[in-house]
Amino acid sequence: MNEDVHEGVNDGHPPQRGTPVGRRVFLGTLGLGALGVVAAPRLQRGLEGFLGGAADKDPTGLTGLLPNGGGFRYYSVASSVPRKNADSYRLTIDGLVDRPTTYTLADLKALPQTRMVRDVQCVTGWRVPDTPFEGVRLSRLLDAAGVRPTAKAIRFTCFDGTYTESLTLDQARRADVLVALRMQDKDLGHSHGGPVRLYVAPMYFYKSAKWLSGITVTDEVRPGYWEERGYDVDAWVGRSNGRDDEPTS
Ligand SMILES: Nc1nc2c(c(=O)[nH]1)N[C@H]1C(S)=C(S)[C@@H](COP(=O)(O)O)O[C@H]1N2
Ligand SMILES: [Mo]
Repeated sequence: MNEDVHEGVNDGHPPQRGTPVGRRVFLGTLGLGALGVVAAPRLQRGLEGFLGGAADKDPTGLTGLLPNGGGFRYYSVASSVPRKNADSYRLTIDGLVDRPTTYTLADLKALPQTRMVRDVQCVTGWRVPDTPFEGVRLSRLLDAAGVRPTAKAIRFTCFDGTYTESLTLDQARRADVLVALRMQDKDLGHSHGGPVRLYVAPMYFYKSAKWLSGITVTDEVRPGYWEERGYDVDAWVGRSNGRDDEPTS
């Protein structure tokens, strides 16, 4: 199966108008148009099998295809993502900090956990109401690392090797921004970005980087993957990306 088509069907967002269109996104969009709606569930199922774990939750792939299927879609801009477990997972905090730190999963689990229940909202319109997330406040990890006075922003990197995200330092210190270990009261599975993803409750879900592996404190905002493709860096739900209307579901 053509991997460009795979990614295009499943990377989640069309490029925003007026922005450069990356080759992969362009090919993916073409592929979806040409194959049409009948072929898409099979592609979706293919990717879910590939990512693992997701297929049994949605054997038809239809909740991922229909606009208002009432559940999560499984998004990855990378065609394959390595699996990490309690032994192999590491989260590094570096950049403009006094104490660069590497956490294991056990280290993160040993810290105080915060649970929040909010709506998940993707910028393309799908939404999952009242979704519990649980994890360590990002502000706690930043304080532990000792953020230097010249710091202004955070750069997030992922062990998929491709996805990136950003927050200003003020945004990152909000109480509703978590380094999440659990979602829907279960440990985060691989397809949802486990074992650890970012969770930025007040922003569109693209800010919530899956497979989080790096937190780098920087002196300016460096736009993330979707932000380089035209989406807002300040992605407050209902206030950005020109989508101020009610969510479509
Ligand atoms: N590493 C990584 N994180 C990511 C993405 C991605 O493609 N790769 N997609 C983003 C987008 S656009 C959305 S809507 C959510 C989807 O999360 P889910 O797959 O758990 O539903 O993850 C966000 N984080
Ligand atoms: Mo999204």
